[in-house]
Amino acid sequence: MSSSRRTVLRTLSGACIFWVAHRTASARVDKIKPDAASALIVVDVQNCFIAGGTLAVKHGEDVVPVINRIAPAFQNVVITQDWHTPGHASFASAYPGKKPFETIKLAYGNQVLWPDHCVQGTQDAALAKDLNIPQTELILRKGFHKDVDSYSAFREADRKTSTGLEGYLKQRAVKSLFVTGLATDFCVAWTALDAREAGFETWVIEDACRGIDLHGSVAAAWNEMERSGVKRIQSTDLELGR
Ligand code: VGL
Ligand code: ZN
Repeated sequence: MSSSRRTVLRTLSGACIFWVAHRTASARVDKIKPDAASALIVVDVQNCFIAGGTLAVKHGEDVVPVINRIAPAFQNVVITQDWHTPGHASFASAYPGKKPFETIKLAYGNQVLWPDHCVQGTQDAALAKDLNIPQTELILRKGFHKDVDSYSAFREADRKTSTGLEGYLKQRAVKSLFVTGLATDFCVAWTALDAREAGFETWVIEDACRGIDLHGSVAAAWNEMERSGVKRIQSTDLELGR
């Protein structure tokens, strides 16, 4: 072998070892570390959406231990609650002859009809009892106007009425949101999309969410979220600092 070829090989293998070492090191430092400008958003982890609830999401209760495990890494936490009036416009029971999971047209657009769920003040609307995030400062309720649904924690389904969450987060200098909870394809997705529109850096933690999945709506929601710049991560991508 010529000496110049040997030099090339030695240099290449050196580069290779360097690359492997560098990747191992960067895989460690590449974890995402929540900071003072980050908030954890816990969407609708309520009895209605877990086993035994009126609109149970398959394996919905499995998000609770994941959220409990990551929550201590956040100094800012917002929990939301779906909080409907009896006879709410999103309930199939409000329309004679209509069944849950059918769609109707309301003044603000298409509305999926749901079983009666998360009625204000009921046990069904209470937060899942094992959810344990004592430092939570804001519990925000939504969907409380009888004629308007609100999947999003930011803006009701009329796409006009604000919940005030954008102002709350901005006044507290929050810039990055980590969205978790139920359901991936409805309240989580709408919240994450509105978060992007409001200019927040937005991460959705996939294993801390579960979906309802009507006609492929989970895949559609991920497509739309990723198109709008939402980042899809797993809870293990977070640096929990412990
Ligand atoms: C939700 C359907 C109806 C949700 C709320 O939390 O995703 N889905 N109401
Ligand atoms: Zn609802």
